[in-house]
Amino acid sequence: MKSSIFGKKIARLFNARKTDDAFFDELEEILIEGDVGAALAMDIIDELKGAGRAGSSETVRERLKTLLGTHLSAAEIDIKPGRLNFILVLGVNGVGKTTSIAKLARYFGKTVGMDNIILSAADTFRAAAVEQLQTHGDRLGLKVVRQERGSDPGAVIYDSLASAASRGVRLVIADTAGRMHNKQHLVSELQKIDKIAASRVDRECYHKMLVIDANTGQNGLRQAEVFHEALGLDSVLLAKYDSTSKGGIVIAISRQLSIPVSFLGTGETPDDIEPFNPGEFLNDLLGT
Ligand SMILES: Nc1nc2c(ncn2[C@@H]2O[C@H](COP(=O)(O)OP(=O)(O)O)[C@@H](O)[C@H]2O)c(=O)[nH]1
Ligand SMILES: [Mg+2]
Repeated sequence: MKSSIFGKKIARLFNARKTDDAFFDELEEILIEGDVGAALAMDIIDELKGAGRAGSSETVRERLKTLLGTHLSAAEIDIKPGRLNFILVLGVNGVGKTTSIAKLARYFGKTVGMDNIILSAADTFRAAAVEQLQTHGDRLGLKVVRQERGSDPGAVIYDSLASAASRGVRLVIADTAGRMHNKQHLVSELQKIDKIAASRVDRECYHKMLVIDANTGQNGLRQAEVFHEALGLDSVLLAKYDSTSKGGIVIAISRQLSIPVSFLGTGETPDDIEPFNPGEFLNDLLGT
């Protein structure tokens, strides 16, 4: 994996300085810039200082990696054979949901086969969203279940799951609308979808995935709180990881809400997806 700009800054700091006060001040700044959050950055600096500033920068870097690592875990999604599996993709507008769905289909299609996947166009709010999903579906050779614009997203999900069940399809991946400006409406719409899904899919085959844009900063934590409170999230997919110097937001989310990370989105094509690997991610973040 590439070394992030963030990683390069950290690497430069660790190479250039003794571990004095100025070093820790700068490290704290870099951590905050990298989106791990001010509270966590402060805690980490305190712990690192407490462990003794006599340590070499290498020791401090290892310790930093361990501290950040305690807040990170990977979610592995295994598609259960012979059963109906469902991934509900959530997130506010523009974070990368629809693009990520194409990626997830490509990724899981390698093991279950593309003809075992249905896409569900439950972002019915914008006509463009349905068309965008249809375009991905056409390119990837996937069936897309859709209704006309403005129809009830719960009904689209219901149709998709019913169609999958009757055809013996193993995986349904659903798009949703994410109109954050009307939070109460969003939450009740999602809870309705959740209820329909839960009545048709076993809990261990049902995965609720929040897409976060790596560029959104601490606002991503707020988004995760809203969706987690409404539905109980199973994982976060960090999109647009290729276009940012950051990524620490997933550490903030894991720390606050204990939600593991499933994937990184690393570009705009369906192939640009990587299962999340905490060790690699931290090496990248810390420029090691
Ligand atoms: N560079 C980059 N762009 C992405 C990634 N994921 C999505 N995008 C772009 O982000 C924009 C919004 O994506 P879209 O899937 O429509 O977001 P949605 O509104 O949440 O469904 C599009 O221009 C995508 O091509 C990613 O991992 N990397
Ligand atoms: Mg979309």
